[in-house]
Amino acid sequence: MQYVSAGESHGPALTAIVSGVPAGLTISEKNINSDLARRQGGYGRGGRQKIEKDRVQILSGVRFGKTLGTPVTLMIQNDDWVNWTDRMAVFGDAPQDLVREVTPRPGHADLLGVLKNDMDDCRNILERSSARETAIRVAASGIAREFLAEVGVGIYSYVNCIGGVTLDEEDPIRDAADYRPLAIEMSELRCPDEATTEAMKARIDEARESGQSLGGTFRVVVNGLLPTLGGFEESRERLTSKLGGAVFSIPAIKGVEFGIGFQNAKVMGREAHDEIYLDKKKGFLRSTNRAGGLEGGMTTGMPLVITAAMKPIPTQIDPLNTVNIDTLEVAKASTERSDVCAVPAAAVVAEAEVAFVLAQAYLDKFGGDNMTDIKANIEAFKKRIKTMSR
Ligand code: EPS
Repeated sequence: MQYVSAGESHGPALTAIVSGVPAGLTISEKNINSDLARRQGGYGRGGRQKIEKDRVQILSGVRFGKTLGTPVTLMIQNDDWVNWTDRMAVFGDAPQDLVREVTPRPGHADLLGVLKNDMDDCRNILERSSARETAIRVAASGIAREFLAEVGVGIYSYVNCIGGVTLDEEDPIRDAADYRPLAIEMSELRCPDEATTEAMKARIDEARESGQSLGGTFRVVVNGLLPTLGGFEESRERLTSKLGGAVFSIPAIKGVEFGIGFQNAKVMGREAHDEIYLDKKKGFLRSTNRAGGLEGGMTTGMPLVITAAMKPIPTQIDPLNTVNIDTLEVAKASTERSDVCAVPAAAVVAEAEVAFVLAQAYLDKFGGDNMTDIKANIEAFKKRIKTMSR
């Protein structure tokens, strides 16, 4: 299963075509729209989210709520498009009064994009490098989430730090897998603790007042995974690298950690690994989950726990210095309506990225044209794993 997406931030729409989807998978528009709404939320979002009400339209590949095994086309309309029809016109000349954007923002793709593509207007770059594009990732990955739900896998995420205000967790990797998703969604910052949420909001207010933006960290948690997804035989089959690559593909992500991650570098072996034991009913388990659900590039069957760090958004009301690409003189970077903090949104996008990689891993291992065959393959595997201890 894979997808290609297209669409500019202020163009008519974002689209994606997902191919390799098994037949007979139930798809709920409501579930996808609920994920799209979660991505739009969060204290610290900017004016654009008041304009957009993201809703998916499915244009192919689904009949009476079930996939046909044919490519699934998804579309999200950009409601802001009506305000950009002249500046983003597909054909015709640029408007006489068009102001080219010539002051690239430090931290954004603006400068390297214009150099790469031989352009003289940063808008030609930022329209696609804008995080608006992540909306269609969430929609396309909605297909993967439906698949995972049907094979017993659940995904959620939560924010554990905004601009240095950190959620107090006694044993982060153990605690991560125990949160109730509802408690997370109740928080305006998708953080499962009320007092921490309030402190984070105050930090965002501080950043807004000083004309700056703010980053943070979040965790993605996956429960219900079968062991041995991924592989050790070929370097590219390692799920650690696929998942890491997927999370790093999200704009502004600067660090990704599995389980205790960087802490591993500070402790001795006994404090780094997880002892194996055999549970008569559940099979091989680990007494701890420091590895965060992956060993040797494969799932262990324990909860997958990934932590990611997001940098502050490059667009700032009080901008940094840059160079004007027309005059080549020192200038202030362009400022425009933007988000102060989008960490809770990035966490939802990361859920989507992780879901897609995991659905691919299931299909690689248990692949079949349709859900009946896939489920039969899964059952046969579960039986073999259980009987292994005989
Ligand atoms: C973004 C700038 C803002 C964000 C946008 C990402 O958009 P605008 O320039 O239209 O105000 O709101 O994110 C979204 C639109 C979205 O849906 O997430 C940027 O420059 O990356």
